[in-house]
Amino acid sequence: MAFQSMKKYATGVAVVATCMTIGTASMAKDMRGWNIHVEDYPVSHGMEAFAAELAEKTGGDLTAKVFHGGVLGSQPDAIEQLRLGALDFGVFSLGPMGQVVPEANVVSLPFIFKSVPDMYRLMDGEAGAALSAGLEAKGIKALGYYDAGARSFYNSIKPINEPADVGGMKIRVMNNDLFVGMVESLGGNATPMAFAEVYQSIKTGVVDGAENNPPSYESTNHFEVAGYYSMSQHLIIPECLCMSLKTWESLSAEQQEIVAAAGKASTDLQRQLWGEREAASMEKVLSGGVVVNEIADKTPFQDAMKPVYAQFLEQSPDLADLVALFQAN
Ligand code: BDP
Repeated sequence: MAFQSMKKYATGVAVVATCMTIGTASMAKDMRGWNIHVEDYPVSHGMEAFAAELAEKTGGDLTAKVFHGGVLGSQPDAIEQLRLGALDFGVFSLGPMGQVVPEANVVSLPFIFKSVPDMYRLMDGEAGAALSAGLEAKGIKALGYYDAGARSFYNSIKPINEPADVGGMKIRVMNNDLFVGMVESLGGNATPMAFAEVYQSIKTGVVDGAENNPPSYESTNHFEVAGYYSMSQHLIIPECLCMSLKTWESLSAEQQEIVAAAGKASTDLQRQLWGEREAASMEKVLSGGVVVNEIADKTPFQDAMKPVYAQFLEQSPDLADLVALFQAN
């Protein structure tokens, strides 16, 4: 009897000891971060600053390594990995995110934001909070919204001045049905394709062009193979510095506070670096011989997007209020 209770007691001690070990072990963490961009890029600098702040503020308990250049996989795959907790954090365009998080699609509607400052205001307010809730419901914790400027069309054939110029062109788009509809509404043929394949595809004529913001057009060298850049600015899609909800939930309350603050600081830094890089990228492509044309009146492009909105609202009637919230501001 005495032996029995001794054994019970001993087991109890062992269980307590194990819990304490696990508890302590979960405090220290080596995290892996996914990034599609090259090392010298505003997103990359923002992520490195995030990682550095985590290590510093936790005295090395939380370390984070950023894998640049998409070496950990394509963006749609990485989004799945993040949800599973196989990746701890990353910066994702809300474009491809829309395939998983319906609310994210609202910011992939062409011309939904009137300007980049409007995008900041909306993303930092009630509208952004609604997107963050949508992300969280799918296992993704938003820590901040980075700037990715405005996306414009580029191609190897001619300047685009009006929707009819897109007619018949083969245009690569990001992985989201909305972008297929967008190009088709302009009369073009859309090809969803991984970012890493675009350079070669334009070079070999698999597609005639693509669309992106100036830093991505420049850093990928797409401008070398698609020398006409037409400033349609049809999409302003913010990017999310996101953590896997699984990782987030494994942290102590104090660590979560540090992560949230580091996410905010990194977002502020990235937004500041973005403007500088945009100007530098435009200078670089212009001196590389790119023909850039402004599109003063974007109304014909906006009008051409009416079917895209109509179809979206028909397929996602529950998102009508969120679309209205973005449009009203
Ligand atoms: C860049 C985004 C990146 C996308 C890429 C693309 O920062 O997340 O993967 O566009 O077009 O601007 O695929």
